[in-house]
Amino acid sequence: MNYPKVLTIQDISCVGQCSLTAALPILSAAGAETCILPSAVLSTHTGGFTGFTFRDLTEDMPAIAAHWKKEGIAFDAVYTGYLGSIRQIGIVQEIFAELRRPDAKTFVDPAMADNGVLYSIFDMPYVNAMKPLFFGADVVLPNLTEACLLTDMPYRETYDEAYITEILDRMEAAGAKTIILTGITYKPETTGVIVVEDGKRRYYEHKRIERGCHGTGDVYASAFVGAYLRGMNAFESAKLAADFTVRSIENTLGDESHWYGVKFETALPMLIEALAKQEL
Ligand code: PXL
Repeated sequence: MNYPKVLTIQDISCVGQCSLTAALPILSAAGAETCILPSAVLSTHTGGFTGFTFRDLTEDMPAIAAHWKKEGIAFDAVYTGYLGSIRQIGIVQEIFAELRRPDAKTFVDPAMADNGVLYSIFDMPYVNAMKPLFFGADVVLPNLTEACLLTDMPYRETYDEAYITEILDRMEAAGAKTIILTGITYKPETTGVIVVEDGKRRYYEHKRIERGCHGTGDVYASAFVGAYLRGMNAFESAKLAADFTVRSIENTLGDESHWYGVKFETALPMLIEALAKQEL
C-alpha cells in the first residue's frame, strides 16, 4: 500500500481556509500521513483582514526538527508554502537535507505574491532568499506573479505564449525541474496551468471564474501534492487539482460573506472519488 508520510511547512492562519488549515485536510483526504511544521500562527490570513496577530515560530523550528531527527523520523515528501521570514527559508533547506527518506520529493509553493503584488509582509530580499529553495526543489508550484519575481521578468496582465516561454526557459535555466505554473490566461473566458514534466510542456485549459478568491493557491498546491504522492503524474495531478479548485470556487459563489476563502471542504468528496480510481 502506498501510504506516504508528508511534512508540510507553512503558517497556521487560524481563520481563513489557507495554508495549514487547507493542506492538512486535503492531504489527509488524499490518503497521506500528514505531519506539520507551523512557520507562524496568525489570527487570520493577511489578505483583506486588518489587525491580525502574527506569532513567528522561527525559533521553535530547529528544535522541533532536532527532536524528529533524534527520534529517527523522516519523510517521503516535504511540501512548503507560506514561510514567515528569510531565516525560515534556511531552516527549511536544512530540514530538506536532514529529514528526507532516500527517494523523498520536495515541493515548493513560493506562496508570496499574487496579481502582480507581494503579500504584505514580504519584500525583494525575501524573494531573493527564496530562489535557492525554489530552484533546488523537485516540483515547484508558482503562480505567474511569483514566477516573474523569481526570474526577474516584468509582470504583465496580458501576454502571449512567447512571454510565458521566456519565463519557463528562465526557470529551467535556473534549475527548476518539474514546474506547475498556475493562472495562465490567454483568453478572457478560460485560464489554465502549464506543466513542465520530463522536458515536455503541456497546457491544461479550464473554466475561469471571474471572482478572485483567497487561498485558492494553497488549495490547488495541496490537492496537487496529494494526487502526485498517490502516484499520478504531474500533468494528471495538475488537472485534478485544477478541477478540484474550480469546484471549490463554484461552491463558494453567491455567498458574499465568504470573501476570505473557498469552501474546499464541500469538494473533498469529488477529490476522494477521483483519487479512489488510483492504485493505493
Ligand atoms: O494563501 C496564502 C497565504 C498563506 N498564509 C498567509 C497569507 C496568505 C495570503 O495572503 O496571508 C498568512
